[in-house]
Amino acid sequence: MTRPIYIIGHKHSDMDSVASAYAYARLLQLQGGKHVTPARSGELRPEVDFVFKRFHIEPPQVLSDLYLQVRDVMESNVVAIHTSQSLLEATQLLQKHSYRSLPVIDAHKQVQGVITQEDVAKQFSLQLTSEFDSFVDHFAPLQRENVVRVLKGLVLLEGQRELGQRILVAAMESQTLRTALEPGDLVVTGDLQSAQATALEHGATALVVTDGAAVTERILALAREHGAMVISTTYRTFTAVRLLSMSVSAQAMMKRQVPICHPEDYLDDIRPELLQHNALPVVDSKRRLVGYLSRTDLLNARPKQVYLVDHNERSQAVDGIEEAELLGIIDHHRVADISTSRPILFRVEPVGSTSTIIATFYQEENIPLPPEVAGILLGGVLSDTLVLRSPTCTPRDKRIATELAALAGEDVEQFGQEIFAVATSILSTQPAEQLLTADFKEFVIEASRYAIGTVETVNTATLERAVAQVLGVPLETNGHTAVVDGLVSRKKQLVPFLPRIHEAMEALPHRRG
Ligand SMILES: [Mn+2]
Repeated sequence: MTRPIYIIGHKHSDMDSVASAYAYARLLQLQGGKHVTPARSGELRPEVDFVFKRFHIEPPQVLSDLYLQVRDVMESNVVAIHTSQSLLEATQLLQKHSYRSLPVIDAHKQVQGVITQEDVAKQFSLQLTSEFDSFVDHFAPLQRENVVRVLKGLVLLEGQRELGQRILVAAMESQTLRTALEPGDLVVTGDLQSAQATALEHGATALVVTDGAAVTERILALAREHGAMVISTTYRTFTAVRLLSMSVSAQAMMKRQVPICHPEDYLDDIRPELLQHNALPVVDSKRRLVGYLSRTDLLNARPKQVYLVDHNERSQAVDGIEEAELLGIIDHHRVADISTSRPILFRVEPVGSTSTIIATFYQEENIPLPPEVAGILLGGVLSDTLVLRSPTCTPRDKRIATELAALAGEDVEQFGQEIFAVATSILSTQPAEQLLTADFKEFVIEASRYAIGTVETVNTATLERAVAQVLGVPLETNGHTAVVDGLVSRKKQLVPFLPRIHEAMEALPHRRG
């Protein structure tokens, strides 16, 4: 099974993160990469939605974490058997694929049960120790379709009556046969006409003639008169009887109370159940079969593969990053704490946006940027550089933005203003906490954790109100707010002060309660 590769930005992905993830995924796909999926973390921000809609592209789906899920390791090309198919077919499938079990599905693909090798073996040992071993007593009504199929039979005459449960071999004198017969019996004979006639006259519902023997007109007429079915098979009697006992439907044989799991279940959560059972059918919300998960799949499970874009710190990455296989990092932030056991693609440049670096990749690889990808990347550059005005914006960002705008057919300034109009329009309607944590990054200074949330707004009053509400402190009256002109970069303008703030706080007498 090919493992999917995810490209994802930081938690609560912003425009640059989502744009970079999308455009890098497209680049890998254009280079022949299969199973490359761009993803985002957190809610779809209005400006991201706006930019993707403008270029008629579905925004990347949410990937809430990188822990292994059932869908990552399950077998999706599931071999299953239908409820009405025969036990013979189930056994053949089990053998052919060396499976220990098979899911049983109905006409709607819904899982009805599971057939295991143990079930089959158990059923046969029961049959052999049965007290009725002079005949072969059956355990479920015989099914016309399955009887014909397992015998590879030629139906010489359709019957008028339902098949019963018993199979009787007419290997005795007519008098004995008469006593042994019960109405509804399926009778297996060779070419002995007297036995065939006795069976039909005394209630046989179906006659199976073995060894390809000819059936006379007289017998067929008798069968028609009694509404009995006549099947001819080239199998010998011994084999025919064995096959008939395997004609019982999967439904009659399967285990009905089987645990199931879903593609989105975490592997760790279903591990105990899987170890108890050999395999679990994987079903969708309508209980339709979408995969099969076996213990072997669990042993072969390999971590999710991921590229991080627009961040490189553990605390900013989606949950489960420690379990994932990191393939690369493309970023424009300071290099922090992620270490790997193997070499990875590592591209960190001091430019205004990750989108700038991704656009550069296309140029380096000589792959023409599709106009819609250029538009998405332009959204990323303009969003991160405050329309090319932030102190983090470099001449390269400006040059790339101009090139992207030309490709996408956009005007840099106008498009930028539209993005920010959308981005700030919802500030007043958002709950305070959501507002402050939407773009929240953690920093660790000597084991103390700090987080800085950023909000782009043209209205500081909204923000002051939100901060006061979240912290429960009336900021205005205590003079706890500070207005710093031209503050646009968390990393460049605020984070360098954190150690000094930390020191100052450490020096304070500790007040508790
Ligand atoms: Mn960025």
